[in-house]
Amino acid sequence: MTINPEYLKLFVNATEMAAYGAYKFIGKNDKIAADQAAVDFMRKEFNKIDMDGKVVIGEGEMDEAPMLYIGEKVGTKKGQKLDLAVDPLEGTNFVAKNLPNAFSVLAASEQNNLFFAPDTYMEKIAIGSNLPKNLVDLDNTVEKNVSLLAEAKNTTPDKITVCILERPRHNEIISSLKKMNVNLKLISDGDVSGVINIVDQNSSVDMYMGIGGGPEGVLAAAALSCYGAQMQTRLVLNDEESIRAKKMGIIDLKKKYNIQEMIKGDVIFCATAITDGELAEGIKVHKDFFESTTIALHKDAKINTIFKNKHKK
Ligand code: VTB
Repeated sequence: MTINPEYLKLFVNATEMAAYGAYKFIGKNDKIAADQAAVDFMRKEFNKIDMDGKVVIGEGEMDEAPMLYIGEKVGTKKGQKLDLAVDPLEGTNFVAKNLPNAFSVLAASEQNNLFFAPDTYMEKIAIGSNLPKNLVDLDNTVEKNVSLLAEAKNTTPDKITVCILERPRHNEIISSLKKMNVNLKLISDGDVSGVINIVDQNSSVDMYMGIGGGPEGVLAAAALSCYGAQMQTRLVLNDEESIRAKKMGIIDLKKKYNIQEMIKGDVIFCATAITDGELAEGIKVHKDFFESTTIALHKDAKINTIFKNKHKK
């Protein structure tokens, strides 16, 4: 059995309300309050939904996050058993500083079908759909991955665009890309939307590369899995994190995961824009109502749509 398609609009509503919660903190330079509001609003909506839901990727471990913590049960317990990966505010800096591309994001699968990624860093490489299987690999050099992709797209590296978080840890990758005359899209944050760029029709990004958050990697994989795109990831763990990962049941700490290993079976993905962005327009507040734009995907129902909704305030 796949996920009941009725859940899509309920989950869209949850990211919409979370986005509205965070909206009030745009430009207030208060990341914590913005995140808290998004979490509160999302949790409130979850608990109205007839589902037997469990947060598997959330705000943190139970002792560090009071709400939407890993393992928290949500919903009325009446409906389907679902696992949830949530990032009520992806891009806290964007909201705090009034910058584009802040989203409220979630993914839902049937029980035990999402990779329980610990809150650590993760290496990521992602490319779009309709490309040869396993074309790129984290263990290839940057040059090899770019050349393979360019060849598969029947073009040259100087026509390829790579999106990557602008961080000192990526200096080497960025300098290799520059040497190949690859076009760069350097982002300051927000690698869920960074990855989604590769499947967005209006974006010129061909490949995503680099190290970002593990939970964000699973969320991005959920979206890509609905598009039939490709992604490979590997956890980046220090000693303390390795112990934690082992406790979470991860045996091979150096394993490279593909999408099918991170996202098993059916999946729903929703991302509501908070601030305006390239992928979607942010929350617009009017006198009595607010408008929201949400990327809504349901793999098995083959739904890939943009919901524009109006809510009473
Ligand atoms: C990453 C990325 C996120 O924060 O977690 C980043 O995946 C934090 O990276 O999308 P640094 O530790 O290098 O700052 C985001 O950009 C936003 O939450």
